Amino acid sequence: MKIEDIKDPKFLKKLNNQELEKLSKDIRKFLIDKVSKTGGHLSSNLGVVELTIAIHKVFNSPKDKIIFDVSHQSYVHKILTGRAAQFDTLRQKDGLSGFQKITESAHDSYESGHSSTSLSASLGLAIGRDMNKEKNHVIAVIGDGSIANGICYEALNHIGETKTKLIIILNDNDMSISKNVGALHNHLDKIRSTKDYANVKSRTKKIMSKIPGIGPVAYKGLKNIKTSLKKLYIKEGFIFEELGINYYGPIHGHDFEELELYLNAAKKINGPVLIHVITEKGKGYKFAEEDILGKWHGVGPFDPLTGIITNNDTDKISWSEVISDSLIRLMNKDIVVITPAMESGSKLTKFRQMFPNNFLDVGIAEEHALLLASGLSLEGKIPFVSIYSSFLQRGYDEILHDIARINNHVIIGIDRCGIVGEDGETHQGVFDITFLLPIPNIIICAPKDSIEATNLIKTGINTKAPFCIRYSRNKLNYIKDKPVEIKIGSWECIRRNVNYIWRLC
Ligand SMILES: Cc1ncc(C[n+]2csc(CCOP(=O)(O)OP(=O)(O)O)c2C)c(N)n1
Repeated sequence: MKIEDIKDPKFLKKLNNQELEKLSKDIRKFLIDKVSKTGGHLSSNLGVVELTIAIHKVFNSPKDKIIFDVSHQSYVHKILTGRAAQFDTLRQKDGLSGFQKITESAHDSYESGHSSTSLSASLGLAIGRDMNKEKNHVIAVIGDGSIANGICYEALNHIGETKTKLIIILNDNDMSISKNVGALHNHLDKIRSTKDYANVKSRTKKIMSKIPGIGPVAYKGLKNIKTSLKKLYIKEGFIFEELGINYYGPIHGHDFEELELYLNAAKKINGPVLIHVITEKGKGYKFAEEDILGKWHGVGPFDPLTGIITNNDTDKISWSEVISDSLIRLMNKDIVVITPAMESGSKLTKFRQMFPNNFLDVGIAEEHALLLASGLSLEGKIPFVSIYSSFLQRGYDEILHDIARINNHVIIGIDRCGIVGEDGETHQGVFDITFLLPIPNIIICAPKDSIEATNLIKTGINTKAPFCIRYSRNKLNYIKDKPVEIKIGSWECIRRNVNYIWRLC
């Protein structure tokens, strides 16, 4: 079957495991081919091929609602819901969005682009469903990076109490964009490496085959199934169970038999259930499989054979690189660089390698990153929070209430300001000036070139106030000069637009 001919996911119901495996191979080939031309989120999508196919085989979209967190990993979902023929336009103007998009398909029940929204949104869809006396399933697919964000704790706290029927699939690939961090990650790591995991498959099959409607043998009841499955998998005190959410896992995310068994079982549980699925990010493309720095997470056009990424601006470097190199040049013992899971995008790897004790990757936790900076500044440190403009929106109250109101010395490097291109409307960095301007004590500036970028970092280090430096995702020539401070409130007029001034008068 030609991938472009897929109209909707109904055909999956008739396929056996061998046919599903063949389809997975074809989809992976299709993804590598298309993304090599347009760029896009390659490795996350390669990792969820079997998982997405299994979800669409077991559930009935669009009646059942599937919400992908961030939704950068929804390409396979797009393919299975009849959008493969549009992949040549992926992430281009008026083309196929790189994320789930409500107006694009009835199968896109929600839309996002920012992380960690899926649990709260799906709970809303599930409670709304119950109020409407509907019977559909709501399924949230969330990664191990995204589930560590604060909003998810708020959602889990609520989900565990409401006992609403909701299926959460935790897609655990051990990676955020680059290697995942944090205590929850360490906890999942422990479960992942449990020695029972390797031989758990055959025992799973035996037990699952007894579930009514799934296996041939009648079983005593769901309560018994749950107890038996727990005996197989559960680690005592596991966080989700403690919160009142049924936990099953870890299961093999590239094995159709296991995926289908568990998804079918989840359907029958009358309450919230989390299935912990282990997948391999980048699966099927060796360059992406071997990647630990996140280069293949979101990638530009590349040669599929050699894995060489096309770069038209070889003599130029990104603003992020200029900023991080300036930090290295101006480094002193009190500077602490903080990133909310964007080490590679913000070009901070070299800084981390040189100054590991002055570098904090806090995971996808923008609000926490800013509050942490506020605390550090009160201890005389000079925190530099590197954050994309669009994701800074998450930290508004922390900037206003915790940093600026008390005039704390925190430097915020606002990356990806202005129009960001292919990531589209969820990622545009166009609101920061407007929302930062009313905040007291705050200084907002933007360099016009690399020399000014270094000078503004120096100024930020020496100015005891909340100090925001904006820069775009473009590239520039990196010219270095002796760093000097810039007077606050000064600017340079490069060009006067006479017509514009005339119109203003
Ligand atoms: C609020 C917010 N912060 C940061 C990002 C950038 N971002 C997109 S995907 C991603 C990693 C997600 O990791 P995970 O949930 O484990 O998914 P995976 O790609 O590994 O499948 C990050 C940090 C974002 N989209 N939204």
